Amino acid sequence: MKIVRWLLGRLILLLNFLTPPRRTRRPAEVQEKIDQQTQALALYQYPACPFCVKVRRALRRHSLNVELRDAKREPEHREALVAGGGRLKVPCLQIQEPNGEVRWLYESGDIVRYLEGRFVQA
Ligand SMILES: N[C@@H](CCC(=O)N[C@@H](CS)C(=O)NCC(=O)O)C(=O)O
Repeated sequence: MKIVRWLLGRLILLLNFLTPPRRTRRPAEVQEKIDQQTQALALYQYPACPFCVKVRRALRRHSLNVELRDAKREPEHREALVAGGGRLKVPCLQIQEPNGEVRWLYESGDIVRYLEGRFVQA
C-alpha cells in the first residue's frame, strides 16, 4: 500500500511537471502590490499530495507568490501547523490578518476559493 501511494505521488508530480498551468501576467506595479499582500500568506503542504498540487497549480495559474512550507519533511513546519491550525492535515493556508490575527484555512477547495476571491478579478 505504501509503495502504491508512493508511485501515485510520483505520477502526480510528473503530470504536474508536464502540464504546468500558464501564469497570469500583470503590469509590474499590480504584481508588486499583490506580492506585498501574499507575504502575509504561507501554504503548509506536502510535495506529492494531490490536494496540495491542486492549490500549488492555482498559485501558479494566478501568479501568487506564496511561501510553501513542507510539513512532510520539516518538523518545524509540521509542529507549527498542528500547534496553530490544530490538525496535521494539508494543504492549509496560514493567513496573517492586518490586525495581527492568524487564521488557518484547511480544505483545498476553500483555499482556492479564498485566493481567487481575494486576488482574481471577475
Ligand atoms: N479534503 C481535503 C483532503 C486533504 C487530505 O486528505 N490531505 C492528506 C494528504 S494528501 C492529509 O493531510 N492527511 C493527513 C496526514 O498525512 O497526516 C482537501 O481537499 O484539502
